[in-house]
Amino acid sequence: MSVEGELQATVAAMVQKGKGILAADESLPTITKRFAAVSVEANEENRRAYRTLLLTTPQLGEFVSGVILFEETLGQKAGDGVPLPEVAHRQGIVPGVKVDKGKIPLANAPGDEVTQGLDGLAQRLDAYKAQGARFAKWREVYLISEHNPTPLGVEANAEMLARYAAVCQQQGIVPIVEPEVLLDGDHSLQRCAEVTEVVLHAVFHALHRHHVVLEWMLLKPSMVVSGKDHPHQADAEEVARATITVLRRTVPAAVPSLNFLSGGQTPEQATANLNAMNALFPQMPWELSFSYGRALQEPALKTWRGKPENTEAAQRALHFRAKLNGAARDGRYRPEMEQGG
Ligand code: 5MM
Repeated sequence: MSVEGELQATVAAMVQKGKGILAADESLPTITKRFAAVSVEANEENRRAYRTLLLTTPQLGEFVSGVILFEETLGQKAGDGVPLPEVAHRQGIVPGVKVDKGKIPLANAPGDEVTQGLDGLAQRLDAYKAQGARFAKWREVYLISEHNPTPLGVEANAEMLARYAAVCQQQGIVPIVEPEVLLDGDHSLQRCAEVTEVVLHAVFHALHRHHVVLEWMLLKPSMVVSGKDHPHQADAEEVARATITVLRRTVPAAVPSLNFLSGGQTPEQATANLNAMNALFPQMPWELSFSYGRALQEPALKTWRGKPENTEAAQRALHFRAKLNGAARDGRYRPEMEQGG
């Protein structure tokens, strides 16, 4: 198949009505933190067991069309010897991989960071593809403060995302472009909206400069929300209206799907916010979906707690959360549905 044909087929498999993406790509420090919260040691066997649990959840493919894996998971096998990317594939879930190598401070832009990992990326993508990955993900992070993100930070991060996306498409891998504006801080909803607009404007300008084909990428944006420590916490309708206003101003209609990150929202908030967007704005040019990590996994992880006898209950918790987010994909979620788990 041609590279163009591959990209088109992968996008078609990832973007489906009623479905979204499971982010299970926590790096070693992050999974160690998540496991510590439920008193599980983050050794390789526990990571394998937990990610096997996620991927073997019965009927997960009803509501999940793609899964973002950590590099290590691509090479791991389920208990029956089936490689984990193949386990996902058999569920009708496209396996992908996080390819960035984490953040470092950005020189001469105090408070801003930039993500590493471009060196040798084309060769790494070839190897991941041989292991079954069909898409990739790269995250840039923007902290909001009085002085951040700086204009330099906005430009440097946009440039990284665009260079990454261009290399992915060249290798026949669909890029998920993830600019995350953090919810940490005491800023208002309005300030988050202003920053997100500047960030996305720069990202799409850079994608254009690097000739990235918008039809063959997905955007993983953060929602426009109140800073975690702001006295007024915007409700789902306010979040939906502010987020869609910014996205309409910045994201071209050619992008097939916007799959939000949850970024520290509770599972219920993340579902309600996505639902409000789809309920209030059913006629958007792009699909409005999810690519949640914590907001999908948290109930399952808390149920599992490293105990094999909790596996089935944890899988039911994951399936239930995925189902609720599947309903939020077309504005059908109601808070009462939370009781059905
Ligand atoms: C923002 O994090 C992404 C989405 O997860 P949430 O819905 O929990 O916010 C997620 O894909 C993230 O990139 C991974 O968890 C990996 O993060 P690290 O920092 O370990 O690379």
